Amino acid sequence: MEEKLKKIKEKVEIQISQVEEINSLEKLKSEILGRKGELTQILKNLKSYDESQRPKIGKAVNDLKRLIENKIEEKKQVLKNQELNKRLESEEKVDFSLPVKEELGSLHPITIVQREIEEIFRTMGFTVEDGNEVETEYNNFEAVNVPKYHPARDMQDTYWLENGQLLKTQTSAAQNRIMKKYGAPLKAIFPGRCFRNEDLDASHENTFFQLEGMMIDKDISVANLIYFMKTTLSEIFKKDLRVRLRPGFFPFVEPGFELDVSCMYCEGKGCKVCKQAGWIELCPCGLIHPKVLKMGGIDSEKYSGFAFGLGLSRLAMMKYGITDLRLLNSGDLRVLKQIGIK
Ligand code: FA5
Repeated sequence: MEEKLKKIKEKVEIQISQVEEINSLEKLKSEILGRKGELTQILKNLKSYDESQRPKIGKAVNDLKRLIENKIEEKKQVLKNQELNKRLESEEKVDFSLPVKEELGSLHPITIVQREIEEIFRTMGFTVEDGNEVETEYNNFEAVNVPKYHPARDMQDTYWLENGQLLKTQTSAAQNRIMKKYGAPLKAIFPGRCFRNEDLDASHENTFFQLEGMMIDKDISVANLIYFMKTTLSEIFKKDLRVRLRPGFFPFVEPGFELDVSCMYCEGKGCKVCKQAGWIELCPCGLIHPKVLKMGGIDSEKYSGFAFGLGLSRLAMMKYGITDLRLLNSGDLRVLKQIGIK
């Protein structure tokens, strides 16, 4: 038996040394050590040997099996290293000292516009606040005067969470929290991502950005609102824009308006973008409803305020001449290149 095992060992060592690929090595392993292999067969037929010899033979076979397993494992490492070296020598060579060839990323158009607006409002004394993306029903609706079963909720098809909270449908959801945090007087803007279960088209996404603003003080009027909006929008578009107000209904403002700007492309003459109207609808706004002030802990007899809700995604679209809002969420770098950001 000793002689037989010695021969098996020599044969296997030659076979292992001749293998050049990991797949072939695995195949060889199962041939040698598998059920049909010579060593397994010896163990299966142990009964045919003299009883006194069996433990010795069993041990010798198992020792040899372990030795072969180790040799195969060693060979596997050698083959793996060879393969890696081959790949490094060919196409996958990496030289970390070379200058960067890949294109660097850049800020998203919405972030650029958001930061511009933040800067403009900061210079006018506004603080920039954050809002939550997951909100309570109270903050998103009730605290802005949209109680349960109010038809205005139908305008904002809402993603409800199982715990009764929701994905905020409007940046107005932060109004109550900010009023409670600062009291009056206050000047704040609060940009944020909003979610609505919309039918998607070139100007509607289910995930979009708004930028809301509030100014609360004594004797705040529509005149203040017009001034701030005109100044901001003219700064953003680097043009002296005109603004106009039309009546608009939002339960949290009274009176409420839709604010239009003179078309920045045709300067009010009428073109494709403004659909020949000379005006572009940009921003719902109004004077904050006394009930909303009260819910925010502010004395509505003493203070008044304005609020506006800019569609930030749509503003970025206009600024960069993007014709389909969905491109902004596409993550497609070609969009950035095309609009000249990269
Ligand atoms: C509101 O969301 C109000 N909270 C705005 C407001 C604030 C009014 C403060 C008064 C005072 P509205 O649903 O119209 O209003 O949305 C405001 C802007 O968000 C729209 O003018 C539009 O520019 C943008 N917007 C709304 N829905 C979408 C959408 N699905 N995709 C992209 N932009 C949208």
